[in-house]
Amino acid sequence: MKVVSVEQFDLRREVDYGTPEQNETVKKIVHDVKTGGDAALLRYTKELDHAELTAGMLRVTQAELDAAYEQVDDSFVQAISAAARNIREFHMREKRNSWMDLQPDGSILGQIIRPLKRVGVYVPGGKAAYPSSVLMNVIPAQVAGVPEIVMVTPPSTGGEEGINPYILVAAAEAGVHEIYRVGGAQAIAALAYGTETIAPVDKICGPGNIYVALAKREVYGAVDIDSIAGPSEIVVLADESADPEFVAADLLSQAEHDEMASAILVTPSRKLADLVAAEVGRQLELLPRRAIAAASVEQYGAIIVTRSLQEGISVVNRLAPEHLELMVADPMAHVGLIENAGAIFLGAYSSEPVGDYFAGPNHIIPTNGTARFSSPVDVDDFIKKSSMIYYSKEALLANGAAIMELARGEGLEAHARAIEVRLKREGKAGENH
Ligand code: HSO
Ligand code: ZN
Repeated sequence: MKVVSVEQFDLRREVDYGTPEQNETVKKIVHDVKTGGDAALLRYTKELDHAELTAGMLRVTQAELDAAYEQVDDSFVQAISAAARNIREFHMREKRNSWMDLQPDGSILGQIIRPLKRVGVYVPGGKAAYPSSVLMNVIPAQVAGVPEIVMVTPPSTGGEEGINPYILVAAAEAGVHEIYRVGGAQAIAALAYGTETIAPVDKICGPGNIYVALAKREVYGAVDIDSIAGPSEIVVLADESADPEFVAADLLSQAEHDEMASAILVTPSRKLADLVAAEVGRQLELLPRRAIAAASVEQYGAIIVTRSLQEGISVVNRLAPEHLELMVADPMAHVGLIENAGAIFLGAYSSEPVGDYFAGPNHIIPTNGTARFSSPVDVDDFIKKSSMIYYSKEALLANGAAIMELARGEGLEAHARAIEVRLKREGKAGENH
């Protein structure tokens, strides 16, 4: 792992907007499914996912869900249901209530909070099919009160039409209502516009490959989408009190996600830097996914040696990492100085996987420096608000003149008269005119 100074380092990575060909392909798929419905969806499923389905086979049945429970260990079911409970409890704390405020003049103002009606969660196949991410997308929607939560996932994993049983169990534990075996841009189009079999949703979330990401961008506006996630990132800010074996293990835990994942140690201790560099080398060799983790460490990993812990904190704030581990002697004393980080893990025992799987906070967190201005997925992502305005007669009489003034200032006479007609009725119009 390379050891660099602050001046030698810059994390910002290019966002992948796809090649022109990929963009064209996605536009065509989305258009075809929008206009062709199930027939187009099934045609693309055959062509791209090599699964020959009929419309009647799209929806995953209760019998398949029951079979999935048979295929996974009881200990997995217990672990995921414990995780689901923690995640649900954490997200319950985020819930907002509608509110109303009665003013002295009798007017009432407020916000009405409602859940979205129907949400679609995309779950990729292949190496990034994470049951934990199913929980992290579905549970906040469920806590928000979304009555229809739909999951789509490509049919190609674990047999011709089969779906990874761990994903199915996670979906059932999280409380998904409908599951369809479709993937790729065609699944996104089906969710956005609906087909004969799949009713359209209000919002689509969940990670996917470049085609899925481009399709989400393509349908945005017709539906809402989540932000497009970049590769995972971890920054460990550690002083000489940190255990190098722990630090190295945590860095590698995120490096193994993806060749493009980034694992960075920031430390004022040259001694710790050298110990962690050696330890990463040693532990890396022992990992099943060492090829991925090694590529990540090689390209996007670094140990940044700072002149002080203070400087380390300012580096962290500049990186605005998705995950930050504060492995310093007194983490509580420093947490207030962290301005930009999606999730902050404090102390030697709060290893990132605690949050990835179990503690309760969401693991879908802004990447690529966007923690500067955005937040982890939460219940707010699945609600909408309506403003509520009730003006009493007294309130309108007291404020009508000001409203008309503003309307006439904009040259909008009909606006002014909508107020004036009411003031006149009360014999109060024209005082200012
Ligand atoms: N660290 C990933 C989440 C995850 N980890 C899923 C394991 N499974 C998000 O950045
Ligand atoms: Zn992870």
